[in-house]
Amino acid sequence: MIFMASKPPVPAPVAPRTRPKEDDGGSVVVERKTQKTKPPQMYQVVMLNDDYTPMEFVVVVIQEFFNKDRETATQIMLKIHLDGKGICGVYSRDVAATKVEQVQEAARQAGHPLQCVSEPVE
Ligand code: TYC
Repeated sequence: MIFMASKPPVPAPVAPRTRPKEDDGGSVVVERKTQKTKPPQMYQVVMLNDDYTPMEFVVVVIQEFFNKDRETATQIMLKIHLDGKGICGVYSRDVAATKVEQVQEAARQAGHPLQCVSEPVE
């Protein structure tokens, strides 16, 4: 005897036919996706003026930790001296934080009150 299922078998779903979008000329149009990744937030290391740290020390610190030549370092130091603060460099967050620590440790070891901070670039 032949047994039949009470319901006929359900046909396997058929994938809808998809075609690349075509214009009238038959060429393929690639759809643009809006870019989802933003460039990372960058951080500027800002050095602050004080009345006690020797200018020469600041110049050497800027040369050493911010990879500036002596003339550029001197200009940055003078800007800080005159304006109260100045940007020594712009980096990713972790690199900027490391620069701040390096400067503060060098200043601490030398007994100078030199301060610098990292802040997000606008
Ligand atoms: N103002 C300091 C002086 O006259 C020099 C100085 C410059 C200190 C820059 C800190 O970030 C600084 N000796």
